[in-house]
Amino acid sequence: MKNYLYPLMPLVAVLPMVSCSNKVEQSLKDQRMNIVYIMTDDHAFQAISAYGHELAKLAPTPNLDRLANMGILFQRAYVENSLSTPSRACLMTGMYSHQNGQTMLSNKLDTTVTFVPEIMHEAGYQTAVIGKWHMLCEPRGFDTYRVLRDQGEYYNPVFKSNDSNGEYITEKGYATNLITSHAIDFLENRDKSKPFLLYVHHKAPHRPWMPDFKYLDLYEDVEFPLPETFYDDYATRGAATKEQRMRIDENMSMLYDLKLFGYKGTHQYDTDNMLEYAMGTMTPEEKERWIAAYNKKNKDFLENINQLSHDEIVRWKFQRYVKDYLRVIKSVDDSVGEILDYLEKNDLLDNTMIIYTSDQGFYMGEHGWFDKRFMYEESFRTPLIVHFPGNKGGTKSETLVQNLDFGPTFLDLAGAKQPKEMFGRSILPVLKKDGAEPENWRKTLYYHFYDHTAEHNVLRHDGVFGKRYKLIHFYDETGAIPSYEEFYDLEKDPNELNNLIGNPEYKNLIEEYMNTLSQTRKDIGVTEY
Ligand code: SGN
Ligand code: CA
Repeated sequence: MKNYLYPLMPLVAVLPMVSCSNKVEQSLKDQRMNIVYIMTDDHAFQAISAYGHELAKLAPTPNLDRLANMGILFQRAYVENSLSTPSRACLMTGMYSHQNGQTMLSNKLDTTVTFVPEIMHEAGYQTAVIGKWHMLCEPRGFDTYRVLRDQGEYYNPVFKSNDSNGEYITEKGYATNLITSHAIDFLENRDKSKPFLLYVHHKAPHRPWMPDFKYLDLYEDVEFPLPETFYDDYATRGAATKEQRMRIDENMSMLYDLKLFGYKGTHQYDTDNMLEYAMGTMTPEEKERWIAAYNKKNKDFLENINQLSHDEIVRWKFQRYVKDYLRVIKSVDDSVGEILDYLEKNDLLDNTMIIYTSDQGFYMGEHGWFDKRFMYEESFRTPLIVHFPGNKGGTKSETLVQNLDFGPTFLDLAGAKQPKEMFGRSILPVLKKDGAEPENWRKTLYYHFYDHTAEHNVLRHDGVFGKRYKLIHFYDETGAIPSYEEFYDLEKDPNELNNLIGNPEYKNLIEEYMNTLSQTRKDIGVTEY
């Protein structure tokens, strides 16, 4: 354990006996490490240039890359349930979905569960959350909170805070920028005698991918490459890949998702009227400016649409989708830069751990999809970049980590005990070794998705993943579709196109993974599958 972590614990205990408190408090300033945790909503690792994916090469993220150069780029970071509210509940409780009750977007969290920030506060940290909260309970354990309502709005969003008496108050501006300045305000006005834990939670880049004015035309002349699996026909795979409703061609709305004002063709869906709702918080002048910017870009396409083939239209959809998504990311990257600048200027980099991650991954056209939910790589995996003081910088980690580990990691830094219900592991040993895998580290991760029949219709599934191999068990709680398994060898088949279940060459491995899956369910108390 490095010296700066716990040097003052015994002294703090003596503190009440000492007089001239101001002076003493000053000299006994708590030196435990600060934490800045930045989490976006739906950020694909494919859209961060440090990860080297084709998309991000054309739309680089210099500030996220700067963070990666200061710290560790995790290549094997995953979530336990690829959906917002469950992922946030996991972050706040350090527990799997089946333990904390937040298995789906809409069901309720067990309110008796203690939140990680409550423990951190108790341990002497000043705690704050700024931005998207998206949980079905009030923020708990925070000295300061300023949170969006539900999914939040991109333009002129409402925030509820300590000083608004529980009221949501409209703020003028673009969500990503407002969240950034509130985060910096917190840093500026904090109690400097205490270590702090600051959660900065962006709404961006969540659907419907609405960019800031200054980036509306960014990348307009760039042609982004289609992913290799864009035309996946799901051969070899089971019902879930065919039943889902998250295809760019069939389920992405020309209006709501792609801002093709005035479109009257066949790509119209129930969600179309949602664009009006999403734009509802703009001023009339903002709306006009925004519509004018899109109309200009839409003109040629709309004029020629009747001459275009179905495939040409779908390719247009892909381009518009990724461009807006990457424009929204550009503001996120700026935000990361501002926060890094602040920490640097205020000499905080040497005693602050900085984490950048997302509530899950996202499909950027892989398998023809947008959205997330599946245990396939693009949505199961999440970006994770960590600056830990003392790191060499610019290293890459292959260690298997999961969002379940954040709670235990924070508690470890604070010197607080990890409750036995938290099955995650502190990643401090990984961080101290520049990302290298410590001895006796976990060999597999468990995943479980429940929100079936909701939007995008992804079947329930759970499974285990061990870096090279992945076993997924799909089941239908309604009983309409018989349950089945899929098995992948990611070394040979990184795109997960070749389901190996039933392949005699993999018989033993599949059996081993089936046993690991049932043992894991027993160990962590999963009864529904
Ligand atoms: C909304 C979106 C969905 C998305 C969920 C969950 N529809 O319901 O496309 O999957 O959020 O996203 S929308 O029409 O409202 O945009 S999550 O990130 O909150 O889990
Ligand atoms: Ca999300």
